[in-house]
Amino acid sequence: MDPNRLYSIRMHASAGEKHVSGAERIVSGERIDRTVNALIARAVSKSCKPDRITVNIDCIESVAIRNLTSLDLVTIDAPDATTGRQWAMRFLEETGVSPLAAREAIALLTKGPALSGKTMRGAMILDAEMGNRLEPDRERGVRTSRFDWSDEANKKISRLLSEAGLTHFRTCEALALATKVASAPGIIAELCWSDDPDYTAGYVASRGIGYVRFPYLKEHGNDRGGRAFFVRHLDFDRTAFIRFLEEEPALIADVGTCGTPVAPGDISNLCLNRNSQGSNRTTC
Ligand code: WAQ
Ligand code: MG
Repeated sequence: MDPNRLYSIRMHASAGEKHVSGAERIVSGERIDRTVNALIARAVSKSCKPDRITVNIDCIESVAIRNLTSLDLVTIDAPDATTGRQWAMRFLEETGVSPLAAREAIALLTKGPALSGKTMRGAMILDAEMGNRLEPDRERGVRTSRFDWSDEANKKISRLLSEAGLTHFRTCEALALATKVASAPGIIAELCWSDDPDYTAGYVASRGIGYVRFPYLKEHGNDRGGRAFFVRHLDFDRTAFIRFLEEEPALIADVGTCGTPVAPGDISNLCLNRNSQGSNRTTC
């Protein structure tokens, strides 16, 4: 492997039909061994033991890599899932998602958005106005893939997140994923919360509002979760959107800000600040 080139490494582990673990990195040639070992260690550390682990290693053409700056992160300290979801709705509306579409996304993530009524492996695509679903496969959804932090950016964001008390690997990974999604052609916003019953946090994200995280978007013990990508239906090119998310490599080489938590009572200040910095929406 060429030490001067970048490689996309993707790991997927399963037990029978069941998805057990998945993760991916973008690294230079000399770090492939180490990275593959770490990804396999992660797969076998799960309580559900995989019977199949696949690792794909693809060389990336350097001209094709997109460099991104991670979204600015802010935590809204809403004390429970009911309040968290109310504020998540308000922030979605701030980005241009209709109340109808926001409600529909929350209802779908609450019940399990796959056709079978379970959690999906990937995300739903929703029309930001009417809330109807646009992804081709409603069981699997669309997967965001081929993204990572550069070494430098990884060090910086790890420091910023740990200073803010956000040390869980999920936050760092979700921030990277949301950063790539926020650059997709036709995207308006994303809504996410985990399907892990022990992990209650979630977020609303867009290039304009950044990564707005909520400690609770569901109750502890609930195993339903997922992602909704809201898109502008008019002139939406689904093929280009999915190609961007699944195939085009993106490296996060610069790091946005990581703000101190905001109490729900202080949110109007937050929005006013944003509005004075260029947004012309004043809904929040
Ligand atoms: N692309 C699209 N959708 C995905 C992907 C992906 N690569 N990975 C997961 N999903 C969908 C899928 O439906 C999962 O069920 C759902 O998202 C949740 O995935 O502290 O950990 O890996 O700021 O459980 C958000 C808050 C945590 C983090 C998200 O997601 C924080 C999380 P999980
Ligand atoms: Mg999960």
